[in-house]
Amino acid sequence: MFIISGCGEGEAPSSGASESAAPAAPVEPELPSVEIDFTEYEILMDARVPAGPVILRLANRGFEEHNLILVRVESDSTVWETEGRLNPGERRAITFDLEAGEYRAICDFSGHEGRGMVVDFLVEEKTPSGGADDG
Ligand SMILES: [Cu+2]
Repeated sequence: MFIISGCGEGEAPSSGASESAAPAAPVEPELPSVEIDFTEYEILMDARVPAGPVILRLANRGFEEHNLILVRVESDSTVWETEGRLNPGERRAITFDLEAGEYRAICDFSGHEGRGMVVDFLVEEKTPSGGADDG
């Protein structure tokens, strides 16, 4: 049995000229967003995330429920977890202030962690734009 979602969140149709001279700069500085997708049985996200306030965009693209626990690796402490589980197809956007360090993202629902739903990622301090990487 299938559940057809009626929400029309699709790509905008590309009509008209797509080659503009320069992309319009956003008026307000937007927070960087990190997309975190859940499937069976993987957590898909970037391995590097900027420190500071970010928007975590969670999307359950699987057919089972999933949750998310963020663990700080250095201290082995849970810094955040979802309230309840995400239903299949559910999306959530959470603003979160991340300190630099090593983190682990885990879905611990129903043994999913053991099936592969665990991923490490690095939260890095923002570097000034154009800054050289002097060791
Ligand atoms: Cu899961």
